[in-house]
Amino acid sequence: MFLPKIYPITDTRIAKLSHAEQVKKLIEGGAEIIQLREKYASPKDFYEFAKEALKLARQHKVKIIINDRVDIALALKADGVHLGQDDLPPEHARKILGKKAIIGFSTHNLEQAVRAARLPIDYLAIGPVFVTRTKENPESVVGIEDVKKVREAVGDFPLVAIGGITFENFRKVLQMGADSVAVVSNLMSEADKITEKTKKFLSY
Ligand code: TZP
Ligand code: MG
Repeated sequence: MFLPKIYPITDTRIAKLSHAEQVKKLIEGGAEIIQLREKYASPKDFYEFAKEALKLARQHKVKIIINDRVDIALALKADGVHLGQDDLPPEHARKILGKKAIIGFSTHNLEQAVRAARLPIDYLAIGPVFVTRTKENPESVVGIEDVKKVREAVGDFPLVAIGGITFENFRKVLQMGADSVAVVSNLMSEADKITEKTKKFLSY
C-alpha cells in the first residue's frame, strides 16, 4: 500500500481537542491518512467520536484507521484498523473487514516484525523507536538501528516507525528504511499548531 511519509495519530488527552477537531486540523495541514487512537472512552463514545471524524475525513478523501477496535471500524466502514499484539489477530480482522480494508499491525522487535510480514496485513509498525510518554507501559525502545534491521528483513513490506518521533529525528528514521513515521505528541501537543506542524513535516 502507499504510505504517506507522515501518519498522524489522534490523542484527546495530549491535544485537548476532540478526534474530529484534530482530524480537521490535520487535514488542513495535508495529512492523507490518520489513525484515531482512543484508550479511555467507552466503545460507545469512541464509536460516536469516530463517526464524527470519519464524516469530515470522507469529505476530503482522507483515510481513517481505527486503533484497536475491529467492531467500530466495521460498523462505520472506516478505511481500516490498527491492531496490537494483544488485539484480535490480524487474520481474523481480515475475515471480518474484507480484503479492501487497511490492516496495520504493531510489532516491537525484529522477530515480531518478520512474523508480521507473513500475515494478511497492509503495513507493519515497529516501535517504540525512541522513548515515548504517550503509550502506557511501552515496550523496550528499539532504536533506529533496529528500524534498519527490520527493513532489511522484510524487503519492501510497508513499514511504519513509531514512538518518540519528532520533527528533529524523523528524517533519520526514514533514512533507516521506514516508509512512514507515525507521530502523536510531537504533532498534537500544541493544539493551535497542529496544522502548521503537519505542513512542516510534509514539506521537509
Ligand atoms: N506504540 C508504540 S509508541 C506509541 C505507540 C502507540 C506512542 C507514540 O506516541 P509519540 O507521542 O509519538 O511518542
Ligand atoms: Mg491495540
